[in-house]
Amino acid sequence: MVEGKKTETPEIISEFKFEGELKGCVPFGSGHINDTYRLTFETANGDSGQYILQKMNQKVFTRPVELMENICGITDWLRRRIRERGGDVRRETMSVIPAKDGKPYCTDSDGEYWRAYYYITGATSYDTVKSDNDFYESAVAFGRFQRMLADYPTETLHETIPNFHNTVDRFAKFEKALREDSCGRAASVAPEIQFVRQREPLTHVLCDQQASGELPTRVTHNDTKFNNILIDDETGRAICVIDLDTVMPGLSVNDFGDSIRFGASTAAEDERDLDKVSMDLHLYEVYVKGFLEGCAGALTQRELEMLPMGAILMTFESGIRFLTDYLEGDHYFKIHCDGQNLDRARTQFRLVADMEQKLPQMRAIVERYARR
Ligand code: ADP
Ligand code: GN1
Ligand code: MG
Repeated sequence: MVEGKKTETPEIISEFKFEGELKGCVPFGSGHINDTYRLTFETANGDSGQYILQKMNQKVFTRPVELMENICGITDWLRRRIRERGGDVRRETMSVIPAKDGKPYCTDSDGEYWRAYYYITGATSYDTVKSDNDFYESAVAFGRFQRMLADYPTETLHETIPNFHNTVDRFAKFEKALREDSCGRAASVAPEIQFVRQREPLTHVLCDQQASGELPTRVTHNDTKFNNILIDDETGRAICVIDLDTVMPGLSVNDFGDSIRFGASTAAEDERDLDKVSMDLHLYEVYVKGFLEGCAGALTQRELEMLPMGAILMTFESGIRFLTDYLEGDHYFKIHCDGQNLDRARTQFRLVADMEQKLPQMRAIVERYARR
């Protein structure tokens, strides 16, 4: 989690039902998609209150009203579940702060959509895995998240990004970007292009099994990066799953896989020294243990078998997406320096190659924990 310098205060703040007087507004977090701020307010009796304010990325989420319908539905559902088991509803799920007109979002004079949440205090989202316990905790929380949403009325969910984890479609979009080569960058990434094309058959593996029903479609998070979990500063427990923009029908193995891609890597997502990049089998094992506990027996035999494939596929797909964005001029993922999306693509491909080597061990680990 990164806290930025004080910034120009968004005019939209006055449109939300915040309590007290605004004392601070800072850019917050390290997400690649939305613009996030942390706001501090002081009430008349001297208490301070904090909120998260986000400008939703409309290039990525083209239907923000539907998106907020999903988020309100999911957070209401989770709140009921948390209350039933005597949990803390203010800390264990996000709470949307309505705008003064009662809607769960506001639009500004530029037509941008904004939303606000209570800031969850005493907890942190980390960009790197610093301890086995934190990673284990995140695994339990993402597994449990899926379980809590297992009987959510799927038909009420909007697809916020169509084909989000359709790897076959991601490959087609990559080929299109390559054909168009709008920035003249294709010639400089020949080895990466070759890497992707050699593995085209891989893109079908999970999509085919989803289409045939061999892998069940569930309500999944779809963006299970380690920094989309808040870890309690005192207890070290993962208390809240955040970043619910992509909660949609999907595959459990992809939720597992995206966490491995990001959290079990020995290096940052944009590391330039590729010799530092590999998939840490110990962290992988830690995550398997936690995820299976969190899912509590809900995964089918085929899902268990396909967990390692989920890790490879989510990493491969992310690499394809970063490379596509690089070819198209970096319009999707935020970048902080030139070539960052290419750096990101390269780490993903290095991880894929490493996981291909480690596949037998990855399978053996799942088998061991699945038997317990
Ligand atoms: P993005 O889609 O851009 O990744 P996120 O929704 O993940 O945006 O938010 C960015 C960051 O803001 C998170 O990584 C986390 O640090 C922080 N954050 C978001 N919501 C909350 C919240 N309700 N309480 C505390 N921190 C939050
Ligand atoms: C984005 O929003 P954030 O930073 O948690 C992206 C994910 C990618 C990830 C790569 C909506 O996640 O799909 O895996 O970057 N989110 C969206 O780091 O595209
Ligand atoms: Mg995020």
